[in-house]
Amino acid sequence: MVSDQKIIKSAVYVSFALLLTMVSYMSPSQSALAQTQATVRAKGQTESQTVKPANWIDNLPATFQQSILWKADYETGNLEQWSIPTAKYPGGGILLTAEDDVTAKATTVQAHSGKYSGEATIRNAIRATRGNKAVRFMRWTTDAYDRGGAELPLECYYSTWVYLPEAYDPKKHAPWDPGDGGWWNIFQFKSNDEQNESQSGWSLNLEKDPQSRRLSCYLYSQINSDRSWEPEEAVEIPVRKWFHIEAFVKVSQEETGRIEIWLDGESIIRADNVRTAVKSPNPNIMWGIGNYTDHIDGGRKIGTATIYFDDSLISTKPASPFAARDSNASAVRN
Ligand SMILES: [Ca+2]
Repeated sequence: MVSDQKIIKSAVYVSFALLLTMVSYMSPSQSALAQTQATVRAKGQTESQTVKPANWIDNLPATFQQSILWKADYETGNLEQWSIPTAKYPGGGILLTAEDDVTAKATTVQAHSGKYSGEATIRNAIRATRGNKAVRFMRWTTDAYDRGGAELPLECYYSTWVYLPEAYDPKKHAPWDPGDGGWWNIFQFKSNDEQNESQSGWSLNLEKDPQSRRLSCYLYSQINSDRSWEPEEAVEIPVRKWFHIEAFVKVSQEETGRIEIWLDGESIIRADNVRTAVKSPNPNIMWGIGNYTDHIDGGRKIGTATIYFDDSLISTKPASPFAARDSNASAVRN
């Protein structure tokens, strides 16, 4: 009896062992099937992410989106939304000064939304002794002329998100200050003159307060008798946090123009009854953002500064209502 039970048990074990062997022979194909299903799921996820990026511009209200004339979300993985290299007359471009010392590219190091932002890095901008270093992303039409683009309207809004990884300081000190005290241009307007040469009109410059060590900003103009416009109340430009800058410009070659700046949805500087463009038979305006100076310090390395830009827009309605500090907290970072 006992031996019979042992035999039965042994038979059960043998059957179980056979079953295990069969399963182990089957498992490679099952495993392959499972892997295929996993791959399909992974591809599906990637596709859905590509189709529906966490894109700040795409999530703005439709009524505002209809007012957008041009945009750069940098999700092409390059700067071609600015330069439109396939066009014969792109109406914009990436303009560099001191090419060996500057970098202009799209990057995944930072993004306000989606995966990419635009990076503008300058190097060797030291004590005004090594010349100007500049990266400028510029537009002067809504699209390439040969794709139906038009010159920018004479009243329009220009906006971008900006990220500073370090609290840079453009201040120049005696005895090596050549007399300008230091300047750092990150946002500017130019216009073409009677000879069709572009001339500086206005720039939004950043500066660092020597006491508080905080960054602030001011408007600077070379084409008005007053040169500098400070914020009416003290403002702080954030570091290591995305902030939103918007400008409204009413183009005027006489002192009847207007320029106003918003920081994170709040109006901080307004200049009324000013010239915003140089004399030209064809009133025009060019917008640029970038990183431009001949001296920068305050970061890890003197002379080196990086700025990231994302979700840059030209629109006939203001983007600032959607960039207030409250909504800033919900900005998507992938
Ligand atoms: Ca982006």
